[in-house]
Amino acid sequence: MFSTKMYRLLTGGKALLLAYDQGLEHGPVEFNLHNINPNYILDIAEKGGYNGVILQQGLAEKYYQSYKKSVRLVLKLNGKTSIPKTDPYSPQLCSVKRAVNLGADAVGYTIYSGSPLESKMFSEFGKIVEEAHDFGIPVIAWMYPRGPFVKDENSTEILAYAARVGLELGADMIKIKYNRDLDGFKWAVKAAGKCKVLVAGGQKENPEELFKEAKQVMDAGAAGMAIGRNIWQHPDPLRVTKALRKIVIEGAGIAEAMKAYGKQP
Ligand code: FBP
Repeated sequence: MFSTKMYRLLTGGKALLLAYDQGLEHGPVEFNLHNINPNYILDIAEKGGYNGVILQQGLAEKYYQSYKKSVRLVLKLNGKTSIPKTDPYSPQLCSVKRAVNLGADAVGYTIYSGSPLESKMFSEFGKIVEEAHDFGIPVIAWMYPRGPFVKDENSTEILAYAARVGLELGADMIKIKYNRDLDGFKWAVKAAGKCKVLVAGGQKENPEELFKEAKQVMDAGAAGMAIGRNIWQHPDPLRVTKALRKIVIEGAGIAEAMKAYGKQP
């Protein structure tokens, strides 16, 4: 389903989304005195020209409303903390209707494929796809294989399987991690079929490493990135954004990105 709202999230078929659901998923341990404030992130999303910002409902209600005209919202419908060490399951916390009322242009949902509780998430997700498509908005699935039966969450085979599950379950876009196996990633993109593939950030050593990986995944068929910590934990988030946009949206190479970042490769 490629609705008008799906196109609104894309620039020339590509998307750079700013993820800020880590406050729930990881806790304030990820934050400093600047980025603990959601307005700081929304300013980055606005000034950096992101295709959208990813928020949970609480932040969407209390902070996003004054940015409604300038930043698009991807409302994350499920979530959990990192505290309980139970079988991976992330329950739905917000309805599609409420997401639409809060101004969402798309909704997001994490599926831990391979978890003993995957059937619960599959079933919640199926209903979400149905409702979201009735509202004409796209669904982004965070496809994160996880749990006691998943021996290696980063294996190429398991990542491609997760990508395919996203397509089978009706996602319009999936977000997967990149395990640095380029051919494997190309295979995962193929497995995702008509589902657009976004890549998660993860913690990188430095921006150069981020740009190199971004270039690899974009050349391998990704539609973009949905990234958080590499941007808003950086002392100059707009500088990293400018360089990353060159690669993700404009299709530039590393040298041009490094120039935009202000460093020779
Ligand atoms: P980062 O770019 O900061 O890695 O965020 C990507 C993301 O998918 C977030 O949307 C989410 O909060 C987090 O990673 C979950 O990561 P994990 O489940 O691996 O801890």
